[in-house]
Amino acid sequence: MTQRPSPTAALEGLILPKLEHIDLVTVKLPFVAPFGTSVYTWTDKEAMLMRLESGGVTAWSECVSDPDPFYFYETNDTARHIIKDFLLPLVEPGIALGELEARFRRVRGHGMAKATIENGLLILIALQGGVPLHELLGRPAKKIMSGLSIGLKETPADLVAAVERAVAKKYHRVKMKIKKGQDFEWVRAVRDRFPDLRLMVDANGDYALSDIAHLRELDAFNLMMIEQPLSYSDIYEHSLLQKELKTAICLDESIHGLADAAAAIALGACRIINVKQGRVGGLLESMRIASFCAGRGVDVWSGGMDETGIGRAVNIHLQTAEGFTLPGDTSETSNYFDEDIADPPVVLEPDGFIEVPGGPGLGVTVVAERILMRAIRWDRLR
Ligand code: OSB
Ligand code: MG
Repeated sequence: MTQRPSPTAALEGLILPKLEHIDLVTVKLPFVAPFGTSVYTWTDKEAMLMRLESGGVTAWSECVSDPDPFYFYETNDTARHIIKDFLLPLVEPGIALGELEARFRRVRGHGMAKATIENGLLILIALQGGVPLHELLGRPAKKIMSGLSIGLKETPADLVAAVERAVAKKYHRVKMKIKKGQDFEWVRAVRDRFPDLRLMVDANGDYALSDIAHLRELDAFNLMMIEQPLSYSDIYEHSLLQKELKTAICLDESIHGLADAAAAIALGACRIINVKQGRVGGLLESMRIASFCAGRGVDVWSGGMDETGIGRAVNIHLQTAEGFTLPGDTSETSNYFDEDIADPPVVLEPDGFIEVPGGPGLGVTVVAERILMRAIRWDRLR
């Protein structure tokens, strides 16, 4: 295999600026509708934001953890603890970002906490340099594909109605959540109505290998993929399942970094990977995984964590990187919130694409009054 150039070499050389102030601000925003999955139903977004102040410039980043450990082991409280007591003491002005990553490696796991700091620093450096984040990442702007993740619904009719709304908006693909006992008939209801729709399902780990005969029945629906059918911590059993399925498996929860992606691909555990920048420890690791997969013909897309406008903008900039070949879980702000904390909201163009926000940094404005209105906790760390 030929050696591909590292997508992150230049980024690893970026020098960290001095930070005058560091705050963690937890905000709570009601969702327009509850979001149901096989593991939990969320009714609001409780997001921990990081505010960095440096030389008169303010940068905001978002920790993608939830207050609970039902999707992932990190929570807002564990992330605050790890950031405050273990990661921030390693952040020093004048060192390179690559050196910071090396220091962070001593802390095992806690990628969402690490990503909050790394992304915040990148956004800050982009703002100070007057360039959009995607440009700092070395990537030209491009139109981003859209995708909607539809939660578990009360009835198949409700689900079909939600899919109809997504199709009308020209979303490039639709994902529906499934769980044991709420799968085959529900997928069939959607397929009957939309035979050609780019459709996929996400089980969030609800099945076991012993469900193999049942899962094989989903092969009848020409799905783009089935996301994380088996345990959140498994790679090996997915490799056994993938051999028995026509439908591609996509791993989400199991992939915490490049090494997991490499193991999953080597084992044939999946043909597609969902990269959530927070879950894998930040933008640099995300780019490494996507480039690695691109070199091996494995499709990658950006997942989402129902983020506020800050995290949503990060995911949009990331998708300009090499290797993001499929539509991700990047949908309109109005799918989540009546009023977000950042402007402008994400909207789909008539052809379903999303424009990367222009302007320095994330290209979105964090509205201070809305942060103050929604804040439920504020910690000044420096
Ligand atoms: O499994 O991809 C998932 C949201 C929260 C936790 C886990 C998942 C999701 C989504 C929604 O599917 C993605 C989004 O719309 O941001
Ligand atoms: Mg998922």
